[in-house]
Amino acid sequence: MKTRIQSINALEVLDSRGFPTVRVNVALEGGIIASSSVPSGASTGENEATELRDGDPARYGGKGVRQAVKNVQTEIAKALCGLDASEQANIDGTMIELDGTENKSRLGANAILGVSQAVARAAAQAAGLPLYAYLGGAGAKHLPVPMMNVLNGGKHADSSLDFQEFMIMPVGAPSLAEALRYGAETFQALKKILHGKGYATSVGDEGGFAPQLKGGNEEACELIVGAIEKAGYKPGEDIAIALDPAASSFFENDQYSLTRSGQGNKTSAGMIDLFAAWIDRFPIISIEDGLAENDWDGFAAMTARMGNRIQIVGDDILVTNPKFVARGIAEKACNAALIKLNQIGTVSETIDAIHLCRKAGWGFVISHRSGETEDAFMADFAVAMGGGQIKTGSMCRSERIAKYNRLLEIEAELGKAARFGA
Ligand code: 2PG
Ligand code: MG
Repeated sequence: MKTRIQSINALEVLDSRGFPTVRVNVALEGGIIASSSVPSGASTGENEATELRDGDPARYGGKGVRQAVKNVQTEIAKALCGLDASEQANIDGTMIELDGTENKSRLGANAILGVSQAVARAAAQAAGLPLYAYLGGAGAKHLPVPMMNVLNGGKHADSSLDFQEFMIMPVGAPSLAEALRYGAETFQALKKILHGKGYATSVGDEGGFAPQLKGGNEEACELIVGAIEKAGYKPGEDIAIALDPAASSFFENDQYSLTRSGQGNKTSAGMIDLFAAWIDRFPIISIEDGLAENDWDGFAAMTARMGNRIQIVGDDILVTNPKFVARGIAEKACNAALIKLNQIGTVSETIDAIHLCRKAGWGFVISHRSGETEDAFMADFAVAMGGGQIKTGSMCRSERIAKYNRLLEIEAELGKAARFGA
């Protein structure tokens, strides 16, 4: 059988931060070979599936992934060789069972996801279909709206920003290609503004600028509005703002500590008040992880207060895990989920999480990690899932641009059938 798995191999490669990660190669009996690489986060949620690291201080400060690679080459390869690559649910289910733990800690979510993605890609090739059409079917023609992270802070940059991500969303663009143009022009305008004010224009992990802004988080929003205007667009109409404070990363001793920007300590209610003031002042349409991952009550209070005006996205609190997404829906903790394949560790379970979002009328945002590779799997995946939104960094750094360029290819390939926006 053409789609039967013949062999599986893996290799330790490097991600965009120079840390090791897993690349998997899958060969089918029909002669097709496909590969996929796994990303890695910095501001990780405590309930994410486990990324297996060697812990050997003599190699990469303990971050080597030789054991995960070995697990692919031995146990996983043995269990999957001979199975049909076009049966994704069976492939993923077999690995979940083989691992046997709740969080994939035995074999490693990095090992398992690498195989899951490479198998999907191989099966798509065998079917003679682009990956988005294989995973999404004939109806996969919606391109996602990008969230572009133009100012980096938190764990992604040594800037003066407590909040991790200040993003622009070209909501008024008529196509993906135009959305990228709007975004790129705004990014360049922002660079000029920063330069003019004597701020550094070096970039953080996701390609956004990482300046020491005197006015901290608030000045970041002001500068972005200025950049949108300077680029010739209308704030809120053509381009809106989205935030990911990644609040778990500055939540200490029951307080939100905005120390970098000098805004002091805040309670959960204080943070919600801050966001409420900001959405009146700035064209913010989406806030992800405005509160810490265990602040379920705070999330519900924030959604009750402003969920009818903006998108409230759960990332660390939901970790792309259908169990937590279901809880989030039941408790009205958010109205959208961030979706990261490596938070849960298989393509099939990620699709389950998105299915729950759709059923609940929630939005969803397919997301990269701060440590990425050149693999653009998530771009095809976003189109396969019906578009929604995609968060894949700023308008520079090739590991981010690879995803945008793949979306441009898909939009061109779909031609007149392509759809963009809500
Ligand atoms: C996030 C992500 C991606 P990380 O918090 O949403 O931007 O960051 O990959 O470091 O968890
Ligand atoms: Mg996040």
